[in-house]
Amino acid sequence: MKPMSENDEKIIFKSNIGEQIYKILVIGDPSIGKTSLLTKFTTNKFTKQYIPTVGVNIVKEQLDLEVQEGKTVVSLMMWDIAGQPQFYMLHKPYFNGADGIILVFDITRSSSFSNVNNWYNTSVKYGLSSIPRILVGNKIDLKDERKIIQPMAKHLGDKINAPYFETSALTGDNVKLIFEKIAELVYHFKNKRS
Ligand SMILES: Nc1nc2c(ncn2[C@@H]2O[C@H](COP(=O)(O)OP(=O)(O)O)[C@@H](O)[C@H]2O)c(=O)[nH]1
Ligand SMILES: [Mg+2]
Repeated sequence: MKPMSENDEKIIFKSNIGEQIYKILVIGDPSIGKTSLLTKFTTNKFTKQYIPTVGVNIVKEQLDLEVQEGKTVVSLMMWDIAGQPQFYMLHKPYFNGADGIILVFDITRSSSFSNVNNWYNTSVKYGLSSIPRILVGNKIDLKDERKIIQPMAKHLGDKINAPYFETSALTGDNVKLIFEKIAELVYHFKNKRS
């Protein structure tokens, strides 16, 4: 048997009794930085090379949350689906049982912004219209290439009921923040309903 690597560890998803695990979808067009945001968040690394995600990539990370009731720990199981159309048939199991959605676009690519609507509609089609979601504009380090200004993105966020944040997976700006925000929203959503 080969020795276990760090990656194998990640696949086992050991869970403690009473641990709250939230399934979070990370969706949006190819090449906007979904995988980079997850990698930055979980390992603090960034790579310039583009390695397209094949099928789905799942990573788990624990997060300390400050809530009204005090401190709590939740685990985010984050599903990063390949944005390419040839993987669309994988979408149903992917969307199943999701607790929260991070809709991502690239602020330097208008098409990725207009496609947020399609990604949102897909989530609605799979019955996820009422779960918490946030909208994320990534690659803010590319200042000179910005195509989507903040008011435009905020407007879309309001329309689909998703608070808007801007990130850079390269510099790490706001990366932790977006995962904390979605975790908080899901926490409140679940504890309000039960
Ligand atoms: N400058 C810059 N490049 C980024 C950023 N996030 C991702 N990239 C680059 O964009 C490309 C696609 O990133 P990736 O995470 O694979 O996108 P995905 O297809 O949405 O998962 C890669 O070359 C990354 O290095 C960012 O915040 N800033
Ligand atoms: Mg990817």
